[in-house]
Amino acid sequence: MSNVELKQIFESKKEKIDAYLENILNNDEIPDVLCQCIAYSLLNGGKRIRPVLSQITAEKLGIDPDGVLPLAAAIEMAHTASLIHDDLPCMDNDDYRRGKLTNHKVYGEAMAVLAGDSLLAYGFELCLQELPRLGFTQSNILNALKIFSHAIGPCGICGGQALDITQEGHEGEGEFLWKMCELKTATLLRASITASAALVGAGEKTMSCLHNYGTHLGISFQIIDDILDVTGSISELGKTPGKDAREGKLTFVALHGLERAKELAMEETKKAIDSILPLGPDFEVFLDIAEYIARRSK
Ligand code: GRG
Repeated sequence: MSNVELKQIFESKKEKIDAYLENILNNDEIPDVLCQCIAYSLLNGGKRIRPVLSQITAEKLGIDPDGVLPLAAAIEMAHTASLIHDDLPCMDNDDYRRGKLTNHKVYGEAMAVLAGDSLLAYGFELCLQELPRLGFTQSNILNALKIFSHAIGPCGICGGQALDITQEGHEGEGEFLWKMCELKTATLLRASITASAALVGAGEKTMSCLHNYGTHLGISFQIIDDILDVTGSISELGKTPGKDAREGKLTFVALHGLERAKELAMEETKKAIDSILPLGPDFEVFLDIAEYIARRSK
């Protein structure tokens, strides 16, 4: 598949999720002040890679991708929650994200905390309300939510962030960095694929291949993110203009240097590709996705 074709697939699936996310905030029960604060970050131009992956996974497993939209949305909502909390003064203390003031800079810290909390809970509410109506079996729903909740808790994003904020003294430790990256980034990226596969009832072999693929894809995604932080335009990446947000931080570039980091990203991409090959030509799009993510420019 050409890059242009893949871009079109991503764009059309991104449009679906954008519309879906906008719609779920159309809820009179949510106090206006909180709704505006949530919308500020949720409807603010993220790439939507995770929900797009969820939709593509369902499609490749023979299911209408619209059916997994509540799960895909919940995953994007959790991702957004993690970004809002990540930017808080008690975490990374960032003033800008995606080229705009961070949530707490506009709405204050207390409201930003509530927006993140709301996004986590509302995602589960959405899944529990919508997925049974869409005909998924209870056991598939439970399996999907088990994977999703695992990815955002202490064994996933929160665990990764705990390592991140206690990284001092671990500067030269590759193992620490890999663990941090796997928990902070790879678990949710992987879950966007495997939770969707579990929801549509994929078999054991498929689940295992997708799990390995998602892990390597997630690590390659983070390495590229580290590389882009150094080589790309910082302001274009939505960080504080003129300031490298990760200065002094343990990253793949800081630990290995730019060239080795690029090699590692390519190695992880190759491992992702090797993991998916046993699933045959039906899953070919995942090979292109791995290349696409590795070659992205932001
Ligand atoms: C509230 C679930 C939750 C967690 C709190 C703060 C925290 C614990 C975790 C932060 C984790 C974090 C910021 C990981 C970084 C992951 C990453 C590579 C983000 C960038 O993803 P993109 O490029 O971003 O998909 P866009 O802007 O396109 O959405």
